[in-house]
Amino acid sequence: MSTASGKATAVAHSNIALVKYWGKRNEALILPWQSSLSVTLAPLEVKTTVAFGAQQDEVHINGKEAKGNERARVIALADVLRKEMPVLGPVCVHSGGNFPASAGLASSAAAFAALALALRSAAGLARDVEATSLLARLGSGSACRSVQGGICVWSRGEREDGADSFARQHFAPQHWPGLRMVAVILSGEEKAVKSRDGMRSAVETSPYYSAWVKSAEEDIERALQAIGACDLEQLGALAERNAWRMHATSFAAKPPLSYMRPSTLAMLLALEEERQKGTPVWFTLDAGPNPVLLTEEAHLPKVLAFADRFSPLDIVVCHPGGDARLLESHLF
Ligand code: 2P0
Repeated sequence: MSTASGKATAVAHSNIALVKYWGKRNEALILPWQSSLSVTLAPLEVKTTVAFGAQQDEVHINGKEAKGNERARVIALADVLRKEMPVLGPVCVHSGGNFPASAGLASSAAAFAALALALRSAAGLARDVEATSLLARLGSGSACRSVQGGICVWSRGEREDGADSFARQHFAPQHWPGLRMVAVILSGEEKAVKSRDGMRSAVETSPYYSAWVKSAEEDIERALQAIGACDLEQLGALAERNAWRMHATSFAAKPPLSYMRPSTLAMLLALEEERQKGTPVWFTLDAGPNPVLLTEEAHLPKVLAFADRFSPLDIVVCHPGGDARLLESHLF
């Protein structure tokens, strides 16, 4: 809760895009070339406490003092508010997630959504989903889709200042409670090319990039229809095609970039056969080697047996999560 002392704590879930964000038209404001659609991932979450009026700026992530770029990105988000309200003064931020140590699951979406909500509340600003999503976007693009739960669409917007580029919930988590997103951790290696750099290279050098933007924008409406009907087959097929196309932009970049490892490809290619055996399961793949399988609760035993064949380091079963929210108890 917002208090007179300028302290607040927020928690937010991560999300996985089914229609991906891949490429910025404005790097500084994190404005995408196309809209994207995602589902929040419970139980994965990040909790963040923010206190203004500290001795000096301080950032701690998962119990360690953050340095370099990690620290700079947190401070930059606080600066967005401090520019308008210099009276807020130095800020102390503590943040921690419940993500499995095997890594491979992006936590930045949850982290910047929780940070944006906690910063606004600690600054005494009223609860405002749209303003929180706009602020979260400035931390990390995908974070604007973690402010609300369920299925959210980040509309690319048209304005140069980005004021219309934020995410909105289209379906609450209760709309499709049986939907499952199964993260299969095949590799714990840190990726060689960060998403931010990978998408820049696709924008600047891939001849497929404009085709990607067009087809991704068209996918949003189709995905919303499939979700409206809780049609897993339609949604799964669309999510797979969208992920292949996103990765294809990077395969065709200069230099070429593949986030897939041999084990990734082995699993993706085996999915068709698994479906022919009657298991309703599809994949999506972010900028990394670890697929996320889409299915429904009733099919989990078969899907988990399928995933096990690829000797994963870890498997994390997720369901649609709720909104980012404020908590009464603080991390410090
Ligand atoms: C997404 N990804 O839609 C896509 C799909 C990765 C693949 O958003 O540069 O950490 O901070 O805006 O949000 C990962 O990129 O990038 C991402 P920035 P972000 O979820």
